[in-house]
Amino acid sequence: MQLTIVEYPNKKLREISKEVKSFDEKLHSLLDSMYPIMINTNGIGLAAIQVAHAIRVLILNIPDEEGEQTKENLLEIINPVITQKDGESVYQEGCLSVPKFYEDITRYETISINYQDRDGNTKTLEADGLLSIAIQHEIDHLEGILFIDKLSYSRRKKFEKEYKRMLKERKYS
Ligand code: Y12
Ligand code: CO
Repeated sequence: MQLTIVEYPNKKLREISKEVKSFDEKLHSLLDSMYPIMINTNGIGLAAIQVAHAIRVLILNIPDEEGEQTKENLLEIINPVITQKDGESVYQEGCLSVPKFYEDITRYETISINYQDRDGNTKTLEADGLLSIAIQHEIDHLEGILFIDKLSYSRRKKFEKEYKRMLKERKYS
């Protein structure tokens, strides 16, 4: 399946993704195609809406302690629901749909989620650290929310100005 990353300010990113009901070959093919595009663009997380599929699907591949990103650690998360959240943590986030921008964002420190795997089996996951942050970032995508929406008014203004300039430079280079 040929996929391309949808970038801000494309309105597609604002869609609310729909629950997955069929755990079929079409879903598996989408998941299989999302993995290489995430890896080839140096990503650690990708939601299906970022490749123009408005369904509640996300993948995560967090690097291990050695900084290695191995497919063994790939998580495919479908229809996630946060069941517990606690604490607060600040992390400098980036997003494949908002290239070249990184901002400090405050999120819950630890979360628990219920979700389904690619075959529709129900799973539970407790997450902290980068995994917890990344899950929250990707679940926001399912609601049409981007990390830049969480910036203060002045940071957001600054971002919009810099981002516009970056898009212009990219157009003419
Ligand atoms: C913490 C950090 C990130 C997340 C969400 C997942 N975000 C990403 O995977 C971001 C990847 C990213 C990759 C980039 O590199 C390339 O595109 C080649 C990048 O750099 C540029 O755009 C130049 C920016 C972001 C959650 C929690
Ligand atoms: Co993102």
